[in-house]
Amino acid sequence: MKMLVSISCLVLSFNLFAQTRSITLVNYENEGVKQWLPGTIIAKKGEEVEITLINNVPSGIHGFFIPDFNVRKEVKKGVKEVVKFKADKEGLFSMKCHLHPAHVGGQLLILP
Ligand SMILES: [Cu+2]
Repeated sequence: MKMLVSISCLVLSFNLFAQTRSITLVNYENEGVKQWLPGTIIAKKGEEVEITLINNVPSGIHGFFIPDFNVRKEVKKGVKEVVKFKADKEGLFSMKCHLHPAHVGGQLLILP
């Protein structure tokens, strides 16, 4: 029983020290070309990632989609949204607007 409590405390402590990486992306539009900026974001494997999305472009609602992390959010003009996910795998992943595929895509780099 004592060992079970010790293991539980260890797991709890590990979770308490998980790092959160907070990033803000702003939707940018110029002559019809739209992109979330910065276009490349970087995190480390194991971090909790919290992305604040700000969309103030004239064309209205846009999407933010990271298929590999099941992140999908529609962001209305003037309404700040926040998405969160755990960076539980490393590599280079695409980010895009799932509403308007003609967007310039961004990339998410998860380091070891
Ligand atoms: Cu869009």
